[in-house]
Amino acid sequence: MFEKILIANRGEIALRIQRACRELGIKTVVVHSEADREAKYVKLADESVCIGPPSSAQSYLNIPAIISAAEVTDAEAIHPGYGFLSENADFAERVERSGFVFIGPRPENIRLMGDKVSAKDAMKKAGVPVVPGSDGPLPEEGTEIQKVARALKYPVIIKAAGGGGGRGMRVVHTDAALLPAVSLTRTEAEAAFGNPTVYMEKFLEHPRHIEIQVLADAHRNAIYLGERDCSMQRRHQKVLEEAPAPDITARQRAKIGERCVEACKKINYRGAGTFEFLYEDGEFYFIEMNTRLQVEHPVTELVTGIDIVLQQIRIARNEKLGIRQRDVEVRGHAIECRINAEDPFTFTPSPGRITSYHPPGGPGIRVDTHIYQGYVVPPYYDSMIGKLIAYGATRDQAIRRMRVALSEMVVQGIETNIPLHQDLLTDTRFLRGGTSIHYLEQKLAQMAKRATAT
Ligand code: MV4
Repeated sequence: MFEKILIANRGEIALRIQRACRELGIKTVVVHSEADREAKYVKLADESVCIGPPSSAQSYLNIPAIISAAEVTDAEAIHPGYGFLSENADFAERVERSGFVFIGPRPENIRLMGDKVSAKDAMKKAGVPVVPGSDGPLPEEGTEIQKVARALKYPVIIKAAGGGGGRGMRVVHTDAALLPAVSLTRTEAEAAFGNPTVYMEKFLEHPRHIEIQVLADAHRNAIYLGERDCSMQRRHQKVLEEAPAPDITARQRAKIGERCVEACKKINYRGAGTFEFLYEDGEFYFIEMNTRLQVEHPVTELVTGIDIVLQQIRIARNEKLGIRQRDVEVRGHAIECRINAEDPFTFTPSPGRITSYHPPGGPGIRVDTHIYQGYVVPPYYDSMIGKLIAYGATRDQAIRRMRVALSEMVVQGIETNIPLHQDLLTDTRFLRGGTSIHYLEQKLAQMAKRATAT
């Protein structure tokens, strides 16, 4: 096993990765910015290296500084967490060329999935169902573009190959709007991603966002760990996730899961990965693959009993997967509420000092957070300060436990979105399950309307 791992991230995930390392008897090095000196995971790490000023560009995204930190501390491997450099193929390559192990997929797999056109093409060829579309980049010729749109039938969506996660997309409803939309998306894509390539898909109007977690070792063994429903989102930021997805049958899970596993084998994938699907009218349609650990991995851990971070480390050590598909069982139900330092209804970030903190507890409750009483939430990074996860034998029990946990949880000195979660946990439509990706935004618009009416 590795003796020492460097964690190239911050916040709750830096702590989560540290815990997995400690369980495996591995020493940890954390890199941090000047703004994160007082962070809990910095104090708990065996070693820490300050790599730059607060801005992410000069610290958590500073590749030479991170590699130097690994060199001076004699770390053997680097875990990138999520966000920051986790899906940067050049970083993965430079880590490996400098003689360290990148705890994640091979650089060529990260690159393949980073280009959404090549990702979709590879997955289609590997037998994964994809959203009907242009099957490759859109042609230059206007009449050709129009032919594609008419064949798909409006509405269609234009997406940037270099985009993903909701960036660089435009919905088109008519022939008249088509070519201006394509040209605008191309211009924006060139500016944002340095790549003007765009593609087209049939626009699905009320899908759910369901994703499949996979683990693959370096020896072409792969397994799926069931699905997560991540439809509860606002502006492409997930708010609450759950596993399993309401109303998905064991048969559906096995069918789509097997497709994902076959695709992993076909592209020689290694590490943890997530296949993102839109799910509408009983069908799954692949949109993107994430080649990293995800924020919402705990719900999968709770329903399968598998420690995904620990598995990532073992896979990076070239160990064979010790879990066979028939040993993976989805049992019970888990819900995760992302706790953000922000106004619960305007979503304005609320950094500052936490004057009082009381975490919830009890059966089936997991709190993944780096906060403590007296901690100052810095204004420079993502507003997520932790995750509250509830497990139950049934969805109903998980919901009831989550309600109790939210009522126990106290975070004072800053605003948090705990009241929004409390509202959601009594929302009739949420309780029924299976709401679309548009539900939360519609609900928030309704609430805003009512607030102004009174
Ligand atoms: C779509 C779609 C409808 N039809 N593609 C947004 C994020 C990016 N990963 C893909 N996205 C979408 N692609 C087709 N053909 C609707 C969305 C979408 C969405 C997807 C997942 C989660 C939240 C979303 C919010 C708005 C739009």
